[in-house]
Amino acid sequence: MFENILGDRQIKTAPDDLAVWGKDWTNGFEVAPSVVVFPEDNAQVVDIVDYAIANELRLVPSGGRTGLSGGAVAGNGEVVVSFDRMNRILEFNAEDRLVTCQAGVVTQTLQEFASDQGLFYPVDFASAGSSQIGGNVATNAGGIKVIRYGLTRDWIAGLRVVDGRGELLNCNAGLVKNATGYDFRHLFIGSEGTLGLVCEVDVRLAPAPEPQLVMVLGVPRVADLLDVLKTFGARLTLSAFEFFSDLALEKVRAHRMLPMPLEDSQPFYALLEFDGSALEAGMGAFESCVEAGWVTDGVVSQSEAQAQALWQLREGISESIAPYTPYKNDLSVCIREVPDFLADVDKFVNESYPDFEVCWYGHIGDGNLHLNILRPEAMSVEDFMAKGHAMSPRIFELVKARQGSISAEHGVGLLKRDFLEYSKSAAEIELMQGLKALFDPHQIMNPGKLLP
Ligand code: 2HG
Ligand code: ZN
Repeated sequence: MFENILGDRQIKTAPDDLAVWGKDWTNGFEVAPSVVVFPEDNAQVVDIVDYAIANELRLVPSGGRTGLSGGAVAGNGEVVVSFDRMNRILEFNAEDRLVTCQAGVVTQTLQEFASDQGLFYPVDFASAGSSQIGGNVATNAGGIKVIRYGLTRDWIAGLRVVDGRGELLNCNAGLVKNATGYDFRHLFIGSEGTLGLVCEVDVRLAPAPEPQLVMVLGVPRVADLLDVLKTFGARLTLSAFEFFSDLALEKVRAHRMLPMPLEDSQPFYALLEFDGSALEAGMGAFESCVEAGWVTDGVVSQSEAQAQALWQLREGISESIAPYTPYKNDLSVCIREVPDFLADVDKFVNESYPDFEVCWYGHIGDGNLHLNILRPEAMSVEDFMAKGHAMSPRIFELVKARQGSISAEHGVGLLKRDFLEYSKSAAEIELMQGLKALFDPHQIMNPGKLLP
């Protein structure tokens, strides 16, 4: 067994441990791994993969376990490979602005390391305090700053990955320019652990931004959110443009005991972040939006503490609605399509399920909407999940009609696997299966995830 390649502290089989490391934040799937192993370096990852090939074991990679699509759920006797013990920052190079992390480095640790160097790691989201860089790579994590800084993919300059044959691949190693054909780095980013195990990541850091201001605006109509986005975007560089509905605000305020940001409630709110030096431009944009009738009221942060308090209104929503075991969706369409798409989905849910409450929020500035439908208190979790499952094809038809994505940033995992065809053609899925067979000929890498 693994005792021959790992020390005692690197193997867990107690039922409580299997229950913790065998799942992520997704609910509703069976959790039944056989063992959890904790490699400490790349060579041990290779040994684990070799051992799995020889003994026909299947591997489920596990990072910070904050996933919402079941990508890190082990439900079928698999071996969970946790990167918790590969959590060191290995190297920093100021000339290249490059930091090399083991896959288990927590996102926030990387952000703090960057800031200690006078630099910036711009990928950020509510679970940054627990999520790990390897998991971020596996799902190409997005979050709240995508509108200005892009996704995880945009900051990954190199990867060391062990593929399903047990080969340690060194993909790109930090080069800015490299025109030697297929860039495997980008294939592993977003592959949800189905092609190999990410062991080390070279991350490019950005120059530190100036202090940021946060503005929260009351917006009565969804369609006007895009006018607000355009008006601000024409006058300054936005670092974030998020939105949430009044129901979302109500839930997060109750959960975190936060004050009302504006005097009156509105159907929707926009949260904007931009450079402090753009305050005047921001105020001008705000006035134009009020004059046009798109915005009723607004508040702008007067201190770093207030900026953080305003961000809580958005970042705390997911946690605040968790007790309702919501039916969750993470959808995207082109930015111009957002208002009509949102109206389509609202209409469908209101007509077909008049008792359900729809809680909208998300990264509207990049076209990513989080659709959470709350379970009515009287309904059992099982009944509600069955209703959600029946609802999915109808919602995904609406996504497909606009050439959108059924998973904007959380990944496909187990949750969306059977619906992949709504965002990928048969020809594309066939190519994906071909790649899977090439990189993972023994079918041991996160089996059952992503691909139908
Ligand atoms: C967010 O943007 C996260 O808050 C979670 O991606 C979204 O809970 C969700 O649906
Ligand atoms: Zn999100």
